[in-house]
Amino acid sequence: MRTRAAVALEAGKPLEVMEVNLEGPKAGEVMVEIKATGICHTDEFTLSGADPEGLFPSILGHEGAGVVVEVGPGVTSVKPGDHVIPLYTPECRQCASCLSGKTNLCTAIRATQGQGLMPDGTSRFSMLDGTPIFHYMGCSTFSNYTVLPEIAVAKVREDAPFDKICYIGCGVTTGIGAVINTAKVEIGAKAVVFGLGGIGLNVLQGLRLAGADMIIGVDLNDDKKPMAEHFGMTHFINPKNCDNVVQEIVNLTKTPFDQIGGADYSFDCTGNVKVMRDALECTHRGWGQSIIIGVAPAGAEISTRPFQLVTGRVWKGTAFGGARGRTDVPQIVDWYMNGKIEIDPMITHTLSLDDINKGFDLMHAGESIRSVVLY
Ligand code: NAD
Ligand code: AHE
Ligand code: ZN
Repeated sequence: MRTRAAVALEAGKPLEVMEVNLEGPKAGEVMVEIKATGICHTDEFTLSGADPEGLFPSILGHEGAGVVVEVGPGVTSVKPGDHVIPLYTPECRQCASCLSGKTNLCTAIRATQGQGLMPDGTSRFSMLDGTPIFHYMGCSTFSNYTVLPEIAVAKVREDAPFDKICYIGCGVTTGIGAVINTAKVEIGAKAVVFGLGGIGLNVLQGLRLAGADMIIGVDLNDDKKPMAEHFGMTHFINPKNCDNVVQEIVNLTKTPFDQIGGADYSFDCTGNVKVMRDALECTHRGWGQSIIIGVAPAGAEISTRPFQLVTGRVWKGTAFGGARGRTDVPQIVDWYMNGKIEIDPMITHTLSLDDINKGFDLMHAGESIRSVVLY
């Protein structure tokens, strides 16, 4: 069949909206009509050419929601008509990683996913002249119809609005999950969030859910402050107005009883390796944990004095907030539908597929939190 898609033809160039060919689902695969997709900073990262795994031409997008329209042979867990959220972190429940109980990083199809291919080593997408187009993060939600492995879709309730729950496909789950699953933040904690964009705001609401007392937000853009306060930030620091962010945080977190100071937890939601260092070093001697969420460009490396770790600080990373997609995503959709978490205010712009490049422009200008494309 043919479908409309925004194709990344070359790094650093705007996406081109066009008709492409899409083959039907093979064994163990499903075809999904994408109803809405968010634009995450990671899509921009890959389009920019900074992603070592970036491939062109490809169909980007990994934050979608839609309806199953066709299933391939052997598919048992979903059927046409089911509402689903695509999962860039699948959950096969059979591989060594899934069975370990120690990680959400299912390894069943990671190798082919990183090569922009389906598990059988081929692509379902091609240009009208037959040139193959790569899949992206196993999702390719910047296409109106896409094909995914069965293990890479989470079935969700049918009364949940696609234009909001698409965000659970990445940003919401990543931010909240980093707090709940990765850091396991406890009531009364003091935490710092670096970068108050689409991920950072969800870390904030995760911290509020977990019962953190002091929630410090750090961002270069003052305009991010009101929304961050809405999501639970108690203190704001703009590094442009402060000589030493680490010292500022240490001072803020000191008490008469604890003159050492430092955050219990910090989260990098910028992808900047200098910020990652500050995020580690502002945590408390002896027990501070810093969680890296941001994705850094090819070749970037983190550094600190080993003494920071010798004295008890811990660096951790998280992908998809440590969430097991097929198990946890339906529950997060319930949290949204029951009012436990908020999504609507973060969706600052809705666009048509034809206008998808405006979503990237808004992100570059720091004017959006999430732009969502409606098909
Ligand atoms: P975003 O563009 O919406 O937000 C980034 C924010 O960081 C902006 O508010 C920006 O002003 C701020 N910022 C940039 N440089 C800064 C600095 N030096 N100091 C303080 N603030 C700074 O992006 P997003 O969608 O929230 O994504 C954030 C990062 O998380 C990206 O690197 C993205 O690739 C990554 N990400 C990782 C995962 C994961 O599973 N680990 C999932 C989603 C996104
Ligand atoms: N391809 C990049 C890494 C990109 C990356 O870290 N992706 C995150 C999700 S970001 C979502 O917005 C992730 O899930 N990583 C785990 C994985 O298996 O990809 C690179 O540096 O090569
Ligand atoms: Zn993302």
